[in-house]
Amino acid sequence: MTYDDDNVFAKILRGELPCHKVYETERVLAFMDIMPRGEGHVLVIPKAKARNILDAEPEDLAELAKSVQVVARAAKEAFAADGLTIQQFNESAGGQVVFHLHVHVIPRFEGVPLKP
Ligand code: DGP
Repeated sequence: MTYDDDNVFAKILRGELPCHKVYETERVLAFMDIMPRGEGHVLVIPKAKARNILDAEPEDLAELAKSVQVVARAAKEAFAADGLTIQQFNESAGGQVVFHLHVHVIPRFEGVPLKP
């Protein structure tokens, strides 16, 4: 499948849409999810054009994984969470809605379910 330059995360990366940025490297951007499934829900994305994990370059995946760990540690600390849910969806059948590779980092609290 091809990369759609009009997806919302591409627009965020180009500065055409605002975001609440929480972390950034040369290759990666992390920002708050606009429809959080829990308190402190962050999205971590590569800056490179990758539709999902299937067509990402290894260097971007490596940086993404490292950044997910940095963001996960920070979110757990900042929100005093008991745990974390980390999710990543690929294609519509896999639950993907925005077609730019992203990883969900969601702080979790004992007894508190994720919002649908
Ligand atoms: P999914 O593709 O199913 O992994 O989910 C996409 C996520 O992106 C969903 O949790 C909502 C979030 N989202 C959609 N549009 C925007 C936006 O414009 N800004 C931000 N910050 N998040 C968005």
